[in-house]
Amino acid sequence: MAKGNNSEYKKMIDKQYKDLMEHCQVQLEKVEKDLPEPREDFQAMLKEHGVSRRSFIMWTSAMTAALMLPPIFRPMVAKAAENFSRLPIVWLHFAECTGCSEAFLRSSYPNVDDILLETISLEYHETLMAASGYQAEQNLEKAIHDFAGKFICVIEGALPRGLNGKYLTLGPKGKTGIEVAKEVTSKAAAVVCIGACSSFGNIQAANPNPTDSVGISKALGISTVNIAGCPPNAVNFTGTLLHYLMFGALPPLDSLGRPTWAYGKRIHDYCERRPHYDASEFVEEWGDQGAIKGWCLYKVGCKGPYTYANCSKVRFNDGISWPIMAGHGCIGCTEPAFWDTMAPLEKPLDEKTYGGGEKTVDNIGIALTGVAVAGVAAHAVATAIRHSGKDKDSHNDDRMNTQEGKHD
Ligand code: FSX
Ligand code: SF4
Ligand code: F3S
Repeated sequence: MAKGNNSEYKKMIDKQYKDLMEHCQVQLEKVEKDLPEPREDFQAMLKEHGVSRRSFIMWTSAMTAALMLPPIFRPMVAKAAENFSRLPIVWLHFAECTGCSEAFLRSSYPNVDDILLETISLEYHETLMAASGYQAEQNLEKAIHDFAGKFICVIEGALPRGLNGKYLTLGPKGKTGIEVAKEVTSKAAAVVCIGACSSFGNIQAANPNPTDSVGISKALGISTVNIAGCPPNAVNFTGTLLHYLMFGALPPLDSLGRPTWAYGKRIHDYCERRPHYDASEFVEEWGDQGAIKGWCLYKVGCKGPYTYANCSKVRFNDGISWPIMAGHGCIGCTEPAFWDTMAPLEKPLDEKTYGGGEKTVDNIGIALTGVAVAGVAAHAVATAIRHSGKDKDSHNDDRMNTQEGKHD
């Protein structure tokens, strides 16, 4: 009976993937028909950068898995990558440090994601284009006219709303950031916010926020795809655009606008130091024996228990490392208002302050805080007692009695 059900289930899943595959094939044909010719020969660029066929295949496997698709979609991911430079992009900058562009475009050893970003069809990008003043403004007007309804508007930076938006003006006519953003986003096929600033306001919006800065979605009252992080991971951006090319739609998003394939899992649950957390082995201060041994960073402020992102899986700088691997706790940079809600960055959160979660009601990471802070804090307190006490072998029994035991 159970066996019969299993095979029915398998048939249903196979059919769903087959349908999805067909949809993807039709969509990629549509891309080739409707969008401009590729600006760059992607295969030639891979060759030029010394990326072998084998490395490219490995990249397609990793990207397919990262997008949570089965391996049969690998050729589709490869095809979408070849067509990446057909997608017209208008890239706007508002209140930010430009670290996102820097992080994306300045790798010393470009991998496939970096090469994709190099091929991207940037119709307008203030940091990279040669034009300035009236000429730049004309370029922008031309791009949003020529590719109306087809281009992706990528935005870095928050929008200051104070003084009627005049804390940030752009171009020869002194338009406010809000005016430019409204004009461009109203003609875009989709708006993708790169980084914590455009997603949620970030440092510009931190207390006391004198310029009344907010993220794009809040400033304009529109839906945006939020590639959160300060800076975000290039893979989460390229993967989202590849998904758009393959399926003609944006990937599923969480309640904060973040693609669930990239931000659906908690840092704490995919952290290589997690066994040390479970064994109550904590770094107590920087440079101690625990730090040397790679123990858990919770007590020196790691906010991995409240943060959602795939950093441990995709890592940064061509997969070399990520913050926790490098020895510092996660500061929660993919969560809204992290400068305020996750501070102090090198100390655990105060259970009394955050236990109720009332300060951060619309924050997914912190929405769990009422649960997670209480649980994690209880775990840490229990550990402190144990470490100062005698009965080291009773760890597991103790843990069963903490609130955290109920959530893990
Ligand atoms: Fe913000 Fe990006 Fe942090 Fe900086 O543009 S996400 S401050 S890395 O540069 O927007
Ligand atoms: Fe990893 Fe931080 Fe969780 Fe420790 S608290 S296991 S370092 S995510
Ligand atoms: Fe940011 Fe934490 Fe990842 S600080 S980069 S979300 S590990």
